[in-house]
Amino acid sequence: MGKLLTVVFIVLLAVSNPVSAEIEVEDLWLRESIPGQPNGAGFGVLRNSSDVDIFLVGASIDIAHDVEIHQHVMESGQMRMEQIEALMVPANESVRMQPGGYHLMLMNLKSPLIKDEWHDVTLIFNDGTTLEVSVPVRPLVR
Ligand SMILES: [Cu+2]
Repeated sequence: MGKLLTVVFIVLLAVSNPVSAEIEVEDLWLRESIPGQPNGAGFGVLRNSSDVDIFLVGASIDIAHDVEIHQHVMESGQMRMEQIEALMVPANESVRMQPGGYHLMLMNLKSPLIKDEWHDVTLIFNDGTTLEVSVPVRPLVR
């Protein structure tokens, strides 16, 4: 009778969720277009339920040629918009996009954003995963 030696290798794979599965979107909305306005804007809250920081790196929408991520900065007493490469949603925290702050800038609208219409917005995160959200158009002043 030989002695059987069994060696078991257990390989633990570090499996992490796709970033888009860790983000919750709340109250996302698009600003109703004012006649003659070439660009649109989107606002809302992104909540990160994971233990790592997540970055929104882009977005797309059918009605605009491009979507940029913008912030407002104060410069010599004037508020000005500035494009940023990514918006950080810190681990277990949320970030609010709002008028006068961070927002999605819908560049070169193909047609105006009309109140009560809905559009699909695709959010793109730092690991390349995406999240599609249906978003209503609302007037700026409610
Ligand atoms: Cu802007």
